[in-house]
Amino acid sequence: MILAGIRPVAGVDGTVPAVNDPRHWSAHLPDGAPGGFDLPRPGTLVGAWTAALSVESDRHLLWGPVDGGPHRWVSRGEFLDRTGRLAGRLAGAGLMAGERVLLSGPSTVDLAVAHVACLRLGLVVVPTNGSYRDAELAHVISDCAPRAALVDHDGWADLLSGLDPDLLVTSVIDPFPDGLVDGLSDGLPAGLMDGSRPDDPAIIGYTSGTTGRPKGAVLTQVNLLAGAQSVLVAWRWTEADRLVLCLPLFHMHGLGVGLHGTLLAGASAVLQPGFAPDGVLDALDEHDATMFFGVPTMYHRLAEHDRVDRLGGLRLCVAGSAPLAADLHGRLADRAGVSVLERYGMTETVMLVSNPFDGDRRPGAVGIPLPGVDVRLADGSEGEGGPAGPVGEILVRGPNVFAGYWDRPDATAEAFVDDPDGGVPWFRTGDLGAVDNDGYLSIVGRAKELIISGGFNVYPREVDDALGLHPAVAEVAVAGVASPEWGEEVVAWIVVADGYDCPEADELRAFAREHLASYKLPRRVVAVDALPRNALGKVTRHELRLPD
Ligand code: MLC
Ligand code: AMP
Repeated sequence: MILAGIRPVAGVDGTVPAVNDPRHWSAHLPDGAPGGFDLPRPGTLVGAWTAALSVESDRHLLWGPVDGGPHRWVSRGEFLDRTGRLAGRLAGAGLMAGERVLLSGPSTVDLAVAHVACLRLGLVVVPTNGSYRDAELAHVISDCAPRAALVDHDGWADLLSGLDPDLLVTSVIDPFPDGLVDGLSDGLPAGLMDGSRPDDPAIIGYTSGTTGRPKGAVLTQVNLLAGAQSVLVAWRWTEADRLVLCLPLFHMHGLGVGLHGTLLAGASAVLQPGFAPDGVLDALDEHDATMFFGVPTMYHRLAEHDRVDRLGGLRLCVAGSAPLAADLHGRLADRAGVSVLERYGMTETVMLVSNPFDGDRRPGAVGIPLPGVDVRLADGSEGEGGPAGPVGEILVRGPNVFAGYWDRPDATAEAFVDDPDGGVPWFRTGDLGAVDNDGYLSIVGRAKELIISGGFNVYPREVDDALGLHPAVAEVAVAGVASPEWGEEVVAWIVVADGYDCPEADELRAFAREHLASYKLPRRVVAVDALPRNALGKVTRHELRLPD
């Protein structure tokens, strides 16, 4: 069977290289780069960071709240010093390489320091969304059994201690202050620091992947290094760059790209603990920023702002985590004179595919595989799929692809397919893609049950289960409905229980808020007599429709 692979850009001799030929990355390489460009460079994320940050130690690195106080710049030298000292405290608290640490807080310098300190000691960071409720946190804790939690949210210390009395719970701002843990020491014995090997786990990112309850994707040092290196090359990210970063630091976009890339490039970033268009536009001016990364919902809000033209002064604006609508791409081009560069990634893979820095940034397409990444469509890809060719599940492999799901060999095995030529297996993304004649990939649908709202993933079954607990709900199914602001909005279709009226959306939101993070709550409710089902009785969500 012919593989419907990413058709690479033609080689210099006019031939189309095989899918694994590095020449298919050539569209991302600066002019003159050798055809056989090699990724990743050997080493670890922490090794590469310390090398990048150990020179010119006075250079600005991160701007943001420090020690829970006002915003200021932290230099490369201060950052290395702070992360080293905190690693010493973590070791003093008895934490050892390989143990998991749950980390959660607003995007501050303190959170960045805590994250990097954990990684320098070889701990495995579990970045966690601060809007999670008890049940969502309980699942993470029981699944990966962290030894410690560094958290900065009201009420979380008690909540976490209640979930696991053995968990060492401390603050992100001043973790393990003197006296909290016996044997505490500042400073780390030589040899314990930055000693991770490339294949050591570094992060566990929770995601539902294609099916089921959230699973912990284990990313190694080298996965994260490769994931950041490829975009450094493709986006020409250098130490001269300054990024305004208001994405949360608990997902790949903000963490694996925004923060990790900044540290690796030895560049600088202005951290903002939340997104507000005014705050972003002010920061671009105040700090002479060169780059902004955001999800499409952020660009939607920025596009309405009377100072949106400020984006046009940046060297690079990147969008991802959800589809950037072609008309929003066009509005930003018209109003701000900016050609936003859209790229595609996942928790399990860091970044995969990107529009080129030089060349056509095509609205509606995610671009060409990044350096080091192989992409193809699954066997049996069908149909013409419009101008973009046959449609099939997107399969990927490369040094950026995760090691497997934590303690879930079954789920890991299901997530990969063998290579027809006996090579490295391919990871199944659960996304449906099509490739056009010059090798650009478009995402045209999903094989997995997933709603993406404002860049956050919502797993319909989890929401069904929470809403189903309401007494007025006899049966329920949620699905995503197109929304200009959120990309998709969560809508609940409900069969109302006998003797009840259909609850309003506000009432259902208030009810389910106890169980679910607020971005998962339905924004609309539709009463129906019955849910659509297939012959096996399974709800067919794609048949759920809004009333006319
Ligand atoms: C917030 N709310 C959302 C929401 N974000 N509801 C649905 N979807 C969302 N994404 C809720 C709030 O809880 C609140 O509810 C209400 O909406 C109003 O909030 P808001 O003030 O308008 O929202 P705001 O805080 O401005 O958040 C919007 C946002 C945020 C776009 C800034 O959602 C965000 O930071 N998104 C980025 C997600 C991200 O980083 N994704 C990367 C995944 S990595 P209430 O009821 O409490 O009032 C990945 C891989 C890759 O996918 O390729 O990058
Ligand atoms: P997550 O598991 O949170 O990392 O989300 C990964 C998913 O986000 C992918 O599998 C895609 O479905 C989606 N995604 C990321 N980037 C894009 C993009 N540029 N266009 C469309 N979908 C995207």
